[in-house]
Amino acid sequence: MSRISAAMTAVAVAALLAACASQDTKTAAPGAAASTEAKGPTTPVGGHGHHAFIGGYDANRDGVVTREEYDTVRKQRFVAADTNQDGWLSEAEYVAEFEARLKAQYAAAGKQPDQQYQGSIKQAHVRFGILDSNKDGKLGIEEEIDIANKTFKNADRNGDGVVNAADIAGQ
Ligand SMILES: [Ca+2]
Ligand SMILES: [Ca+2]
Ligand SMILES: [Ca+2]
Repeated sequence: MSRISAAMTAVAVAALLAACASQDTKTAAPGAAASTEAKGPTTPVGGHGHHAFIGGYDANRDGVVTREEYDTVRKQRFVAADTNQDGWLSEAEYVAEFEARLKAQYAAAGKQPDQQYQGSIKQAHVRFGILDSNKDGKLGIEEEIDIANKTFKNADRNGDGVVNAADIAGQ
């Protein structure tokens, strides 16, 4: 092998390794979903109930969702979802944000989008219609806060102001 082709091979190998490394950081390895080392809350979507609630909003992962954590995560999601930054969520923006989380969840589980995936997307459209209480086709921060208040209250079954395992036990 000439020195030039050897050098080129080395470059190709390095490029390949770099590609693999970036692949690893983008697509979570199977089993990563159950990892407790991941930063921030897991974001189960499509699932309901208290485990999903705590998994989705417990930012510091102490098993307790405080109202502060809940509001922070919800606000982050709202801002992130408002891709044209007009302060409103359109149905497309709302569903896109949901789908991004669903997609990540499927990728983490090593699953391909299936019928349930499609069903969850459909549900997101239906949900938008319900959340958009004045039916103007957009979701404002006021409506979002209203929803957040109701959702948190529902999840906090024992009414102590936080959502944790005690609320699951009473389910
Ligand atoms: Ca917490
Ligand atoms: Ca918007
Ligand atoms: Ca509670």
